[in-house]
Amino acid sequence: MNDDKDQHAFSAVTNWRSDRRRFLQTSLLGGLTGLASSHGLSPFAWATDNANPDAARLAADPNRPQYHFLPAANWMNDPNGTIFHDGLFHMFYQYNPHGGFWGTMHWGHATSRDLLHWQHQPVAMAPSPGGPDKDGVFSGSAGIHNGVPTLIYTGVNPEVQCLATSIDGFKTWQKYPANPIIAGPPKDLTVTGFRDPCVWQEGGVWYMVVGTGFRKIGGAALIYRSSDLRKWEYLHPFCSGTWSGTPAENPVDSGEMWECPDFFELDGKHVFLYSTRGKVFYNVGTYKNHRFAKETEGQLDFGSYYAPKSVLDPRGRRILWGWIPETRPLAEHKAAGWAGSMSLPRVLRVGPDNRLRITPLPELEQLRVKNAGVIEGLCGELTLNLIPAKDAVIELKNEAAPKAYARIQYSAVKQELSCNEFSAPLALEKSEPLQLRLFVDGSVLELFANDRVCITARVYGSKANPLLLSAPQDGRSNLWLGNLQPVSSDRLTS
Ligand code: DQQ
Repeated sequence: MNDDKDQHAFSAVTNWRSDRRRFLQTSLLGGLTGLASSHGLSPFAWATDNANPDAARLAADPNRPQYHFLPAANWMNDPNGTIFHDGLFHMFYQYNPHGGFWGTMHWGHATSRDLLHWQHQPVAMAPSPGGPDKDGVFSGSAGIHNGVPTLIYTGVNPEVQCLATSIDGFKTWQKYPANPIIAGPPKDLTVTGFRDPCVWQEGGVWYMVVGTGFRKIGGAALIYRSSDLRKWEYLHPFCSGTWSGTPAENPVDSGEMWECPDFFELDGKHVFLYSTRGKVFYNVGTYKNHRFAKETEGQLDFGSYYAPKSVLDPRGRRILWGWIPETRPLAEHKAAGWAGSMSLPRVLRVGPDNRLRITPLPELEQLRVKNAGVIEGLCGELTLNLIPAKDAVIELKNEAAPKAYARIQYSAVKQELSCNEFSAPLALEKSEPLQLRLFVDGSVLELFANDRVCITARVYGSKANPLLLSAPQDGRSNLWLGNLQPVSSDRLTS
């Protein structure tokens, strides 16, 4: 892929990473906690206060999505602990209750019955002053052990693995008094990081993979085993990769550290996901003797998308959400009072070529209002199949604006698909049409092409004027262009 274009996806994710470094260096958490106490609030109560004094302003912000999930205000990043239990989907996510910028990581929480509409729940976890997660409750996953909902996450600083349980049906969470459950990486390994546990159960035994890596070698995951989610035995490296070869201060920037591993069985194969260098990669392969051997690899999204997490739904579908980072400067999203959105739920399958197939959740069609030939208010969908001649340009454009809101281009010669500033390789089979589904939601654009390429982009400051289609007439089929029903009456998603 073109390095320049690659850089866009990369910088979206690196912006917040430097915030994180600055934050930890200046011990801002200590300062904020002090501020809370001086206002007569316990740090915990203050940190979990969900009041939203900016609700009116946020509700009127046309950049805010209307059918993607996002918190009612403030910063969010990675999806965490996605789980289906007792008829409800639970979505946890990295959340900063103090504004539209990364810091003081909490776990936000929301629930859904249908994967379209979400109910905000009280913040699930905040950093505990003096505890192993005093500098942040970082990413992780969820499991049900002996009927008890359990969250497994990374506490910082240093990076250790921790546990919390709920005895009131996911409402409140009690941190395990003997945290951390894993106090650090194996003693004989010098690693670049140790975070983002992903747990699963096999024949009554729990397994956990943790993201890690080695300098000048590459990112990796380590596997552990437990009978009770509390006492863990380290087994061995689970899988590993190669770094970019270009040294970087932060090992995530060079591929020497893998973040947010996710691992599951799918269509008779096994799939491993990890995030590094501002991108999300997938491997399809074989799982044997608690080691994973990759057979194919690919990129899950070629735009602004990171740190995804999946769930198995009651119909046996593997559903994935990723974090859609901002691509605008920190000062702008800080001033806006919110940052980040969750992607739409994506259904994963393994194709006959042993590569991932990625499609939007079919239920999204329930939100379709009318095939009106226009999208009003930046809240809609375009579906279009085309037999592209050599080059095809498809635009969604407001007549009054000089620049298209979305410009999709397919080059048959380069076998490349682009959407605004991002591009992805896409080789079409002979006589295979280009099959596009584009979701428009405020500043969020999500493009799915031929079940195998996704590009997520951000477009800020567009006026909510009608968006019209400009596309080649020849070989068109399956056209649907119109509005989708917002899932929230006020852009606050509840
Ligand atoms: N985000 C979390 C980390 C994870 C990173 C911190 C990935 O646990 O490695 O907010 O976006």
